[in-house]
Amino acid sequence: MGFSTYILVSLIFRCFMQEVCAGEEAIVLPPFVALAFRPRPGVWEYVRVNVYELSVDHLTVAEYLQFKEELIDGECNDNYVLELDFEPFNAAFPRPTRSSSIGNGVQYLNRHLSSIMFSKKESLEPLLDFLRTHKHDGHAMMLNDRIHSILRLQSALAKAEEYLSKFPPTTPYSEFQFDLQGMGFERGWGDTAQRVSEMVHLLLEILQAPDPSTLESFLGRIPMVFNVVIVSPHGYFGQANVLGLPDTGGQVVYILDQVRALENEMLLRIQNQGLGVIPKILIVTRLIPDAKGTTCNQRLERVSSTEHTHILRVPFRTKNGILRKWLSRFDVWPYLETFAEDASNEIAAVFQGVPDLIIGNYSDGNLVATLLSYKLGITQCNIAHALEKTKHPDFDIYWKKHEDKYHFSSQFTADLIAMNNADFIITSTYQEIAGSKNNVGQYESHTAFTLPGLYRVVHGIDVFDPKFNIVSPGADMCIYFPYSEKERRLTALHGSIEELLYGAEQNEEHIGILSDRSKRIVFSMARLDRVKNLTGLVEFYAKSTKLRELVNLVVVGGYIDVKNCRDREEMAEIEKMHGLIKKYNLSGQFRWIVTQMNHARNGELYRYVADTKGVFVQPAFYEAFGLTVVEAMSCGLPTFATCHGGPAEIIEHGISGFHIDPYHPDQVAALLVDFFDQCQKDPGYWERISETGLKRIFERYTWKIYSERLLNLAGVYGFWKHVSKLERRETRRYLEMFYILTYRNLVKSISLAVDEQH
Ligand code: UDP
Ligand code: LCN
Repeated sequence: MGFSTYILVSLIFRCFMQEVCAGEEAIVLPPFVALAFRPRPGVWEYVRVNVYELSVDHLTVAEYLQFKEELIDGECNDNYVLELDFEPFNAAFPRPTRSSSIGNGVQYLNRHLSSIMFSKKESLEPLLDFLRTHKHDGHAMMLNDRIHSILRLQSALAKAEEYLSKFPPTTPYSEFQFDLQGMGFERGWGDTAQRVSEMVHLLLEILQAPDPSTLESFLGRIPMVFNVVIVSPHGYFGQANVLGLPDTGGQVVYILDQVRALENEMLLRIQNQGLGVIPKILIVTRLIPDAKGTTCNQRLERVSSTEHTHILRVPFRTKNGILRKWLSRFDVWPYLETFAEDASNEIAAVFQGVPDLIIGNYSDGNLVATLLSYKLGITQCNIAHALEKTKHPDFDIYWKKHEDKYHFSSQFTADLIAMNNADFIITSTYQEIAGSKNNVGQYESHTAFTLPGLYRVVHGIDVFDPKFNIVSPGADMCIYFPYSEKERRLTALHGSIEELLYGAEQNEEHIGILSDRSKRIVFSMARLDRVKNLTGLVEFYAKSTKLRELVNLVVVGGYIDVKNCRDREEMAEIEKMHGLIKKYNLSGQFRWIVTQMNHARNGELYRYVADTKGVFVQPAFYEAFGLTVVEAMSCGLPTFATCHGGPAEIIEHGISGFHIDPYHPDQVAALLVDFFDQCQKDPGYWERISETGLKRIFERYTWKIYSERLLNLAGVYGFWKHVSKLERRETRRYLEMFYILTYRNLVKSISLAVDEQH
């Protein structure tokens, strides 16, 4: 059998036996079958098989997409389709080829930068230029006019090294400031003789033989980030009473924790740099006049537990005036350009200058960050949280069918623009970028796709691009700390937690009773979205006699009374939950509690469940990251979480917790029964899983690690932006055209919201 025939036969076999793996796609239009293969994460190949002639053709991505478009009647006969191709802009820039290198962009970029610097002496010029021109508030930060050449820099550094060696390490900067300035060095080198020496030493090393890690340490220590803008327009963005409101979930928790950690790290760095600058962070979000009992109608609000961080709210404005009501994240597109313009003026007024770093969140925030970064020339970082495209796999090809409800043509266009404009992108996990062996990554799904009749994306984003970096969030350790830290426990809250878990059978806050208080608790908490699958958890618990015998089930999420809910999807879940309680007669074993917004008490609730030697279960059909997983593990609660998405990476199965597949509920129930049996046989088993879970968190998922890494990245990519100005101009021009000619037209078709008359 020839090779092609072999491939053909096996392909057809796999295709027709429906064995095409997740992440692979087959399109059948007789006599052809076109297949998209993914030999490994981030790499795609396309073939077309003629099943009558038994022949195989390799297809280009454009040919494959064109073939796919034939699924949509009448869209395939246009020879002149707008094809988007971002590949040529980056063609000259080397990039990693191994899938395992994806998500470690900064390391690769440093390697590239240091090898260019090593190749010839002139290649060090951009570094010199950067150090000479780098300013904050009009003041030079690193070098003054005395140093105008590499040679001069080298000799000044050698002199400074020698000079500083005479001082005790802790000598404050003020004692040698004037001498150093005389040698050409400005304030940003450090607050003590030791820190300045370390910086001087790092730069000498770089000038002599640049290597990636020295370069990263040096760039990460240059004072570059003082004013940060974090954009998150949609939803209700507030510090209290917002979780559980539509479109408002983990992203808000993430940003509030992020800014606290970032402010601390910035203060520490500024102090170590010997500067008296006060850092400022602004979270820029939407001002909602009809704020429904939240603070979302306040223009400026300080973030609690911070000194220099505020939420700045800017309303959505059109020529009809200010929009008063909340708006779904799917409908925000027509407002964003004016929002960015207004926000830019307000930011300038608060900072009295330009920010140094702008971080976008979710598709809308990333688009606004793009517009601001474009206008102000500042370093842009993107965070997706969740990309809608992966959640709705067929909504690209059938986009027109869903356009009225979701406006995904605008959202996917915004995503492409923002991804390609960003200087760097941070993701919470590897799989968010490039998936796993069997699952396509969220960013990967933007590599090639088609919106028939609108445009065809042949190279949208390359997951091998060194702009991708994995920087995982954590949980607030003041709230989510181990159950075993007895002296920190919030025992004063135990009365209200017990009332929540075991109090009266039914009131507005909870339903169901746990009649045997000696049982362990299986706990879950999430928004009551279909994708979170809380009802799936209740159903498999209900069906497992053994599980019901062994443990109680407690679920926190949503409303209990459907009359209080305005979200169609949640309403269906509420009805389903009530149906399950009745159908399986869960009374005595199951407690359902409404959304809980008190974080301190939630932290203690996880620990209370740990006291019962219970577990946390996260049963989502798909979870982009999963903050609750990190929260539960941070409290030492053994965690069982979905294998679809981020939790598959947070947890190492059988070591620091367990993976569960919500599509196989019987297996999940059996795994839980096994776990509890094992705990009974081996009294140390529960503690071991709890401890390895905690170890995993401390090693990888803390806000301290996050903020250190984020600021290092801001340094390296800020420097890279400075030295690669010209190369990026071509991409920017292309994006500008795409924005003006496509995005602006698309958003015109979205009707503007109208406020109800009071
Ligand atoms: N949360 C909460 N009360 C609830 C449900 C959720 O405080 O009733 C919090 C939860 O502790 C976590 C966040 O909301 O911090 C949810 O984030 P996650 O990443 O798990 O999911 P998302 O809602 O972003 O999809
Ligand atoms: C959005 C999600 O869907 C969650 O999985 C994440 O944990 C959250 O954002 C924070 O990034």
